[in-house]
Amino acid sequence: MSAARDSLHPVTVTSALAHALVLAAALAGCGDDSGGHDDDHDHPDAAVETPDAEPPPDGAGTAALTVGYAHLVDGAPVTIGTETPYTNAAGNAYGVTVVRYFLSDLVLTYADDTEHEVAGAYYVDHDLPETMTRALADVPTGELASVRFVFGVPPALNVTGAFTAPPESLMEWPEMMGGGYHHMKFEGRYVNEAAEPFQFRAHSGPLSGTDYTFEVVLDATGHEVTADGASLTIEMNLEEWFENPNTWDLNDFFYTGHMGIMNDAAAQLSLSQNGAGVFTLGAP
Ligand SMILES: [Cu+2]
Repeated sequence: MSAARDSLHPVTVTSALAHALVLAAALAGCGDDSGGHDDDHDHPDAAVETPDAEPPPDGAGTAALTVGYAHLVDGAPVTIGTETPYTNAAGNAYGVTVVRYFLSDLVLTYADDTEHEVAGAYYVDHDLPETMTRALADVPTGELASVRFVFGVPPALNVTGAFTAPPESLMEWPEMMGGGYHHMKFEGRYVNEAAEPFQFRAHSGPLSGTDYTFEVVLDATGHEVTADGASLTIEMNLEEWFENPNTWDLNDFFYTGHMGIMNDAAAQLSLSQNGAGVFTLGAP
């Protein structure tokens, strides 16, 4: 039953528009939160980027940070499709159709040990370009030491009804498995033992009281938020979901009678263990 529903991913123009509105609201919210600052850069109207490079106000000490998300296979941008051009560590030919996930509670740690936290869950969807770039305002300037975040939706945020609009609301996790939201939907096709293309749905989420989120810490040495702003790229190396430490032969996880892993605690644990090595930070 859940597998049938999971196959429905109605990404429509309407949902994209709704998401744009959510993004706009979030940006406006960032501006509202900065009440104590005396610069003029944070009005909601300024959320639409303008090409002119206006100098930052004297002594503001903050700048804009753009966080981009990239999805790679074997070091190159993933090609989405129903073909099976890649080979995983177990030797399965596979391809990728869907990459959707949440990253939560982003924390920048600076070389001087100060931290800047951006709380909350952020949704990334390869099909929705507007989710692939996140504009952050009022980020302190300085040399960075590390970037860390939680993969998925932490328990405090992972409650049914927390997201009321698509696309986030489409990540809902079945009530019979505890409700809330998926951490990730990573889907594609692989060539199985019968030499037939077979769908894999690597969906992760909380199950039976275990939430399967994990913290990721990335070395950010060499990155700096300057007065002119900065950009970071968080890279998801998709092949790593299937290896290190656990080599996934997809025949063991996705077959007739076991179409998904949402209700498979061993698979959820194994996937979360592999997740520790999935992310890298793009070069400065
Ligand atoms: Cu699912």
